[in-house]
Amino acid sequence: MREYYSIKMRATLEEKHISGAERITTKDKINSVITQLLERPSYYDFMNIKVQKISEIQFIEKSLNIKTIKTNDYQHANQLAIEILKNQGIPQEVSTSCINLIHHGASPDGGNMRGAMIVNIEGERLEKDKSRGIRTVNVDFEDREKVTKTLLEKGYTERTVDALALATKNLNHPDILAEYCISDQPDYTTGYVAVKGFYYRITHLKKYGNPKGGRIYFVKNNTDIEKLYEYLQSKAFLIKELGDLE
Ligand code: PML
Repeated sequence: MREYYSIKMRATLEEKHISGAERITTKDKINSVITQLLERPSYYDFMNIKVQKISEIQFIEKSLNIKTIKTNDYQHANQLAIEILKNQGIPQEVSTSCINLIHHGASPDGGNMRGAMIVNIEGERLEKDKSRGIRTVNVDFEDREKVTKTLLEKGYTERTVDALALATKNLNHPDILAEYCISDQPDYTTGYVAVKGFYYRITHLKKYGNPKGGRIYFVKNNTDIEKLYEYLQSKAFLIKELGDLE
């Protein structure tokens, strides 16, 4: 049996989070992965790298398939996102109000949440802490280098690599119906809506220059929240192959 290790890096500059990454790797690659992560942020005044042996790893055969929807206007893009979510049983009024929150800062202090909102189809917020939210961790591609090379060659970005892995783990959970995401980087306007089987990558899902962003996980009404937290935070997954790209 191969042994796997999770390597998590986070860095801050003037007490602000500026970079974070996670890799799952085998023992022989720990050194090189740490070196890569060390070089990731150009400037920082604090960096933490944590290496932890994974007691049990599970495999997902393929990532979600990527479908790209090109738009020029974020309002139209969000109408399309709401339509996709409606097809998954998420009522329009629920998705619309959550999406508005994400675009304006979903944390109670009006800033960005650190993790995702969890919302059921009644529109109830289920995350335990509305400013921390929930962070999906412990997921990677088995051959990250190959996946990254393929995606970059086809015009996707490093952010797509991370977001696709994360969304694939999320949608692998039976109670997660869909995920909506926009970046908190003001100039990164491409976002996505993930549903079972598909990652709809939507250009211009947010207004250029908006520093607000975040994720919404839409779940079934009877979701066991403790079990969902345990799955998203503690279960470790490696994704074997990329799904279809379009
Ligand atoms: C994409 O380019 O496929 C969308 C990625 C969204 C990333 C969100 C983030 O990095 O916070």
